[in-house]
Amino acid sequence: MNLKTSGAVVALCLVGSILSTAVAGTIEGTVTYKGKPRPAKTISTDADPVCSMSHEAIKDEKFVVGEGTDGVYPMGNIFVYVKSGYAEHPYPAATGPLVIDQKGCTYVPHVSGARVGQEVEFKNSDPTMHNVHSLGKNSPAFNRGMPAGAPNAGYAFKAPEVMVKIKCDAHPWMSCYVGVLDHPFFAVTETDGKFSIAGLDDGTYVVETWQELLGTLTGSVTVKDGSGTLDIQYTRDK
Ligand SMILES: [Cu+2]
Repeated sequence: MNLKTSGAVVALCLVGSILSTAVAGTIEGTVTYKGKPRPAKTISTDADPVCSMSHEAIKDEKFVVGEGTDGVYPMGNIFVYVKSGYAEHPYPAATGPLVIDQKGCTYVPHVSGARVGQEVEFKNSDPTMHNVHSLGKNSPAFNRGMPAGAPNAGYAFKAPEVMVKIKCDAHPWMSCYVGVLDHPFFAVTETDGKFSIAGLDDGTYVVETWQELLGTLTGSVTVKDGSGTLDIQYTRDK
């Protein structure tokens, strides 16, 4: 290769890397529910006097919607993730732990996402005994008693799994869910139903949403020139 050709190759490589940076894009969308929403149920915490005395009544978070219009409501607590279409290679590790608190005799947050190998830090902010019992099938069992004032307990999932249920054996109403993935392309909706998943190259992706009672829905979205939009709607009939 002469010098002139090698210069051209270098220039092409530079253009290529600039282009691939420029097209790393984002999938945005909203998850909604069409129909009459299930009312949030008040949970009886009478089984543990500390729970029933130490906080206001708690509502279950199995079905969470925001303010709706024309019978369509944005949904919270939806785990949204890219199921296929992304490049199969190791992605940079997560920065920092996922923290799940046991607070007011409920898990905060109720739905979250974690990377394989990411530290998951369980806290107990309550003046009572909890235990963290992970029911995941793909990672080693985890079942740790956490009395009041216990130091945080650390854990790391070893393999992808959507979703892992975690429960407290002392308080049967306490459960939460973690979506475990070996890539960073996931989000959890708030009550506005919106999600944004960044860092994707142009291409076509299958996105799946998970809802605790209604299950999963999938959609296909194409990211072009750095952006793609996908709205997902649950209905009672799902
Ligand atoms: Cu508990």
